Amino acid sequence: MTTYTAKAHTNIALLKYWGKADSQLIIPTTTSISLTLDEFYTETAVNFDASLTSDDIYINDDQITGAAGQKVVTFLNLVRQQANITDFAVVRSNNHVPTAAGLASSASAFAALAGAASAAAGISTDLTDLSRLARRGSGSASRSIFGGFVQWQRGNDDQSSVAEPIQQIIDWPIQLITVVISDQPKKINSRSGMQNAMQFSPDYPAWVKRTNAMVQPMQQAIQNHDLEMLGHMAERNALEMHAQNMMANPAFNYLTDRSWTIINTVQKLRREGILAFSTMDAGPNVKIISDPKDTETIIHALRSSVPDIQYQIATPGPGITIQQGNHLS
Ligand code: 2P0
Repeated sequence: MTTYTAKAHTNIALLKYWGKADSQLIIPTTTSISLTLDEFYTETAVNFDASLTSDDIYINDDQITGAAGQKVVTFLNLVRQQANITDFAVVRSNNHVPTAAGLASSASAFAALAGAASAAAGISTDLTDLSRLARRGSGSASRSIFGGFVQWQRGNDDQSSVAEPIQQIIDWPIQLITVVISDQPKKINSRSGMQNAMQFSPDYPAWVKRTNAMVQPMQQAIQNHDLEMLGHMAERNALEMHAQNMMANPAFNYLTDRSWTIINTVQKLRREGILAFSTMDAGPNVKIISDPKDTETIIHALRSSVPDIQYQIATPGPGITIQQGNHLS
């Protein structure tokens, strides 16, 4: 069969997904809102081949086996089932999400895999169908199908739990400064972290309510190009997500002393009139939502707090693209 290559960018949640109402289908407890990033992406080429005796999976030229390989095989089984085919596949994936950027690659990885595998298997590449499929690989991947600001509607079944664009062309100044605290793999992966928080934090049901209540105001902030309103809500929602982890029993925590130094510096900058806001995911790295015009002031303040700071700047990025042939760069 024919090879297809897909390119998908990673995304950062401004309103978080942190818990599953259905862990089999990956239906979330909250509707989440994200920004797709231009600088970090995954390219994946897939070819189903009747002569293969198993799936062959390569990430950055290394053959992948074990649990990570199994996650991809399980995903390919879903595609085979939908396409009504039995051929195994060769999957080659190049990640342009440097570990050192402190960003997760599962969102862009499963979005690209969904795109390339669907095209190669001859099933629908309609973007809503791809979002629904990508979700089954990793929840946040459902959002990486689209560019710009994206909303993953939590829905209540496989059909209704899909992402949709809120604003694809971002013609107003917003960026993310990703501050690297650690490039080590996280100690508690997102899947078990969110499960623990959901099961053991007594505040969890209230967090879900507060997050879902922020969806409409966050959409409004995006429509109004209101960085201040968007940033305040994003920082609040991220801190409250981390509070769930600290309220779990036993409590756990992704944030380190350095994370808090950065968060405090960002809050101090705000008191000085700079629009900068922090968001943190399932790890210690801090992403600072800001206006590009303030980059120098923000970096200067961060360097005063943490002299050897490392950072990368990310701007809004596009949705998935799919091409026939092998176009891995
Ligand atoms: C998010 N995160 O909304 C949240 C915020 C991390 C913190 O989505 O279990 O890799 O594969 O669906 O998508 C990371 O979790 O989890 C994540 P699974 P995923 O971006």
